[in-house]
Amino acid sequence: MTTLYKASAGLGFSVILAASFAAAQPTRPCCKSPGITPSGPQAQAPEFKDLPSPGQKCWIGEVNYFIYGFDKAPGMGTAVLRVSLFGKDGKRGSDLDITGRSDMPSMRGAHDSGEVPLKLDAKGDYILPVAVVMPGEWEVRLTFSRTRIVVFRGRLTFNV
Ligand SMILES: [Cu+2]
Repeated sequence: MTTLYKASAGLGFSVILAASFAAAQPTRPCCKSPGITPSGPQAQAPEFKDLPSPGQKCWIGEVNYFIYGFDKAPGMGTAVLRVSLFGKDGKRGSDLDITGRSDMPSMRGAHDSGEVPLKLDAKGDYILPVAVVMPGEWEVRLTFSRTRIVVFRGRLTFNV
């Protein structure tokens, strides 16, 4: 009986403590939470690292690397970008989410594809079809994330 009384009294105390603690915290918008990349007009433009050439290892920190390439030399029409993800041990990985955004840097916004998620194919490669509608320099910005937290941003360019 005594034990039960203490337990319930303790519980009551911690509920009050939790309530006063919550009240003391200033209310913050959810996007200011640590680790979450802000989005919307107040967000700073994120930096995209220039990637090495197709076929080269691109390291994401020290844990993963990826290799990208096109199925064939990009021309007018749909260019298929292929990204192969690996762990540092060289084993294939598929535990990151990748989005791609294509455009022409010389006329930014004119052909903006928006953020498009890359899809895993049967081989375990991430695939992004890029609609090339004009000759000139094209850019693809790749964003890699793990459980919605961005871990890497890189950009590649190619000429048509
Ligand atoms: Cu154009």
